[in-house]
Amino acid sequence: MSSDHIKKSSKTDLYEHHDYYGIDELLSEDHLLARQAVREWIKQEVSPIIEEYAQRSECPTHLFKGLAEIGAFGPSLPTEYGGGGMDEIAYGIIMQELERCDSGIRSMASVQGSLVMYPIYKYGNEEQRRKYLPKLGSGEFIGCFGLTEPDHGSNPSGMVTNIKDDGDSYILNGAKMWITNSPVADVAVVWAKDENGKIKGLIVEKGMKGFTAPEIHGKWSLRASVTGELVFEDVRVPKANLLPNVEGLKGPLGCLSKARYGIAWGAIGAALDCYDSSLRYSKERHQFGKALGQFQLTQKKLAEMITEITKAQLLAWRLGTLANKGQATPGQISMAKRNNVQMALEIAREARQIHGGMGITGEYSIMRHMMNLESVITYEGTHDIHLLITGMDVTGYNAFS
Ligand code: TGC
Ligand code: FAD
Repeated sequence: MSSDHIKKSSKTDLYEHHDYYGIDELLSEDHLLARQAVREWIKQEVSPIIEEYAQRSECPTHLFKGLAEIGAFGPSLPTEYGGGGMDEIAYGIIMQELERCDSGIRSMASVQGSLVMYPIYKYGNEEQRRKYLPKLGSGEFIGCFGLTEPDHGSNPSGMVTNIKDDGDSYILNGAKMWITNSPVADVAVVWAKDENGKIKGLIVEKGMKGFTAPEIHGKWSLRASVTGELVFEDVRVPKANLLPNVEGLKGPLGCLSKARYGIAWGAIGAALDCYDSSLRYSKERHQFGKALGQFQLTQKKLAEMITEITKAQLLAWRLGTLANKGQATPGQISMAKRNNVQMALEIAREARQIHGGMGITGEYSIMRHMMNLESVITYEGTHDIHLLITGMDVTGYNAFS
């Protein structure tokens, strides 16, 4: 294999469209246009640089503005509040195209749109919506979402971050852990307990005294996405920053339903990229005088990949049609997130095998996808937590505690 071939693979986005079951026929003109716009932007602006950013473990924060321009922040939120005014399937398709490039790029959009803009839109008052949403929608502000704590991950209801009433303000104390975008965020939607133990949402702004957001270093996964903590030491947060229209864990879980839905679509993108690269490699690479794709064992891998991708696409599409009618349940969303992320991770592992030694290098996107998916299978609820959510839904028994 020539070094020219290696270089071409790394810098040029060679992705070709795969639609084995003609699922595009189920999509509208608007969906296809949205996909095309994102795909072109990814090919031009992101694919050529993503590997270098991931290798350096640096977040390409300059892409926030571009993500805003292609409508990746809150695609299904109303346009008057900085969203895209599209439907849930368009939102899913956009996430799929972003994650086809890198899960960290999709994370930037998921957090901004579903975990920051959505709660301000859904649970905020009109003043809060007008103040924050246009700036978040245009990428002028970067947001983050603080639910997980050092000692409370899968069980967020145990959180200890708290607010105390102090006249016109609340005094916020506690810490959040594993927060995507926190070190670069201008605003954080933070979930904390009040003096009665009720979970409330607050908009905390960068620069508030006692608020810091140190970066978490040393990740082998999502290296092109920045992750950090949120630390609150007697932070005075004006009462005007409390999200007035929700109380209890259903607040953050409602946002998570939106974001998990996006991941169910997004993960298919990572799987498609691994499949696409494997298919091409299986035709280009020869051993024993034959192309790899001529061996039955390689065909088995490729045939199983496209089968699983197709099943995941149908699951996501059906979930999207339910979501458009407001009928997608948390149990259904958990099923799709869990299935599709596991599917993508297994495909990344098989793709790595097909690429042989080349599969471990940054010349191909495979290993980056595989490592990213190790986070995707954990965040927004772990693989096993989603199994238990679906299990509770079908049996009626709560197996969490
Ligand atoms: P439970 O008693 O079941 O529920 C509490 C209340 O919430 C309601 N509810 C929901 N509401 C809206 N949407 C959902 N999906 C909901 N699921 C439940 C529920 O009806 C109840 O309402 P009410 O009115 O009766 O109070 O709560 P539980 O404490 O037993 O916990 C349930 C459990 C384990 C499923 C939940 O806590 C959970 O999902 N744990 C996983 C934690 C998680 O997903 N964390 C994600 C953090 S954010 C993140 O990872 C971002 S990554 C971003 C990126 O980079 O992309
Ligand atoms: P734990 O809850 O400690 O779980 C450890 C293991 O125990 C898991 O396998 C889990 O499935 C299992 N387990 C736990 N409870 C049970 C049970 N009842 N039955 C069976 N098994 C169980 N959080 C945010 O709030 N905002 C963010 O922006 C954010 N971004 C993230 C970015 C990255 C890169 C990562 C890695 C995480 C991020 N998270 C974020 C946190 C993420 O949501 C949590 O890591 C996740 O919810 C799991 O929590 P934990 O890591 O504390 O694991």
